[in-house]
Amino acid sequence: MAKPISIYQLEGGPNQFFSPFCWAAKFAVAHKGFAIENIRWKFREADKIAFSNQGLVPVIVDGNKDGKWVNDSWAIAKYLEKTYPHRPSLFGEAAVLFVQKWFQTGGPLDVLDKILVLDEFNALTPDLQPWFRETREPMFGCTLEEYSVGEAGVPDFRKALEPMRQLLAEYPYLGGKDSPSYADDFVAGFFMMAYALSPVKLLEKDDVIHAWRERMMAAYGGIGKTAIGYPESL
Ligand SMILES: N[C@@H](CCC(=O)N[C@@H](CS)C(=O)NCC(=O)O)C(=O)O
Repeated sequence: MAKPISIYQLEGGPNQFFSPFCWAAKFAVAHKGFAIENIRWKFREADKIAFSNQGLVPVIVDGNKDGKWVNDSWAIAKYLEKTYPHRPSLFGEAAVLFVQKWFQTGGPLDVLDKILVLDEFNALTPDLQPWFRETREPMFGCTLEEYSVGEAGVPDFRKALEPMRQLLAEYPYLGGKDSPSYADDFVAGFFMMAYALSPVKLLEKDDVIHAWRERMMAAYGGIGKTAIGYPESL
C-alpha cells in the first residue's frame, strides 16, 4: 500500500494554512491519490527545511521513494506526474504553465495580494510581524498599509478573472476535462489562501468561478472544505 507524502506547509495562526503554493502542492498530491502528512512550518524556520538547500515551502518528502524530497510547487507537480504516470493525470491539454503565469504575472494575483496583505500580516504571530513588514515593505516600495486596498480591490480582482470565467463557461475545469488538471489545483490554491485569511467575498454567487471554487473545495475528499477559513467569504 502506498505510503503518505509529507508536505511542509506554511501555517499562520493555528491550523491556518494560507500559502497558495502549498495548497497547489497539497491538491496535486491528493489529485494523485496519496494520503498527506502535513508538517507545520512557520516563516523563518529555515532549519526545518535546510535539507532542501533553500528556504521556501512547499517541500514534499515522498515516503514511497526513500524519502525523496522536492521543493517548488511546479517542480513538485512535474515530479508527481513523472513518478506516478498511472495515477490520475495532473496535466490536461490546456497550457497548464500558461495558466500559472497568467494568474501570477500582471494578472489576478496583483490585486489579490493587495486585498489580502494586511490579513496576512495580522495572521502572523507578533514575533513574526516585524520581520514580515521589514521584508515586504522594500519589495512593495511603500508601507503595508499603503499597499493594501482591502475589499475595495474586489471589482478589479473579478475583472482580472475574466479569461478564466469565459473558459469555465465552456468547460467545468481549467484543463478542459471533466476532472481537475494541475491548472485547477494551482489557481484553487490562491482561493484557499483567500479563504484562510479573509472574510471578504471575492466572488458573486452567480459567477461560474464561484461554482468551480465549490467543486475544487469539495474535490479530493473535501480537503479544501474541511480546512480552517472564513465560510462567510464563500
Ligand atoms: N516558486 C515557489 C514559491 C514558494 C513560496 O514563495 N513560498 C512562500 C510561502 S507562500 C515561502 O515559503 N516563504 C518563506 C519566506 O518568505 O521566508 C513555489 O511555487 O513553490
